[in-house]
Amino acid sequence: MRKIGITCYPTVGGSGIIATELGMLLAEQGNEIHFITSGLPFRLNHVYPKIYFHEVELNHYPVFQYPPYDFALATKMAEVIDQEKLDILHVHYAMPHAICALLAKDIAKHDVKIVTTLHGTDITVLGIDRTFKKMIKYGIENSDAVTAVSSSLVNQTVDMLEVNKDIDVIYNFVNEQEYYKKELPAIKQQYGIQSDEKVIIHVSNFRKVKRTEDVIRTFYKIRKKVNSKLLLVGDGPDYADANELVHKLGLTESVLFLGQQKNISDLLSISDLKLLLSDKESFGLVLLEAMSCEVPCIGTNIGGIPEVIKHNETGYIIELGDLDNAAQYAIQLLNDPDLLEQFSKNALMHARNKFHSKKIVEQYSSLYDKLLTNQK
Ligand code: GMT
Repeated sequence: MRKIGITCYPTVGGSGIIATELGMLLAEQGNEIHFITSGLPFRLNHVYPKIYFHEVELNHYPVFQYPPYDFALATKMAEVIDQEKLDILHVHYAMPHAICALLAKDIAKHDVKIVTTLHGTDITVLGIDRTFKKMIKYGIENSDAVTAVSSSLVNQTVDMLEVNKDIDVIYNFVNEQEYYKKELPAIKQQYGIQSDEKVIIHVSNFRKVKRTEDVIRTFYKIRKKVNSKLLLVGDGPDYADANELVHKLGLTESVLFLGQQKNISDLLSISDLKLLLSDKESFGLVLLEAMSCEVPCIGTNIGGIPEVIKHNETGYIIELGDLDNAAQYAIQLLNDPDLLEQFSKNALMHARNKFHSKKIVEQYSSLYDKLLTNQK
């Protein structure tokens, strides 16, 4: 039994989901898990006897223009390391979590190993502000072990930061108890979708990098050849623009804006195809969620996406912005029931083989073991 601290951003987002699911699975194996976060991770919605939550409290002193989250976090981490005698502190995101963890390790009396998992945005943030470069590099190089969610992210990290550190690739996973195809014809009906209509789905936080406009324009082309509806799930800065474009293209009857939804696997269960046409994506957890629900995917040749979608087997990879090709592939797949069935089966098999939660949690567990037995 190990005592493991986990820090992540607890709000909606792939990294928070992975950190929380990992904590829950490690707890099921008998480990004691201590979440050190600014809020209760949103997936922690039951009582879990081996899981504890330590809230990072932010005090608003008038002297600080911004409440110092980083220092509050480091202080709480150091407190929990000492009180609970943590073996491992596993942080998700180098920026600022790895740096906070290193500071906490310095402050604490009890020895702890720091594991940092890179999710992508900690590296892409460099594109916005180069002044963070040295700090992120420091966080990575001084962690006891570093993992990244795709090989592409490892390469990007090494290229951009010139880090001198081994980074292990440990892919993302989904909770298979939640992500599987369910028979839910009533949901289709409730949304006013005819039984013979195909359903295309896009799930994201509607940030610029997700290129929701490309998704809508691709659907516009698909709609001409396939009787279909597009489900747009999520919310974010580009939501209003997406709405405007849908009106402009005359698609209001065919595009359903569902906003943020909790039961994504139910929506995936009524879907036939998923589109993710981002210009940055270190992994694309939503693709794996889709494939687990037997939904083939079309994604861009960007970041970790080609490590998740098997081109011509579980979906298709297209070049960024090549909407004609995306639409052509979609039309070919949606108009051929045998091909669609084959791709759906392939998607499930690929998700279960390459990314099974048991396999991934095992990889994290053996990384912890190596660190604790000083072999790393
Ligand atoms: O994509 C986002 O905007 C959110 C961000 C997050 O914190 O969840 O996603 C990143 O981490 C996910 C989990 O590892 C990956 O599946 C996403 O691809 C990655 N996003 C980007 O690289 C843009």
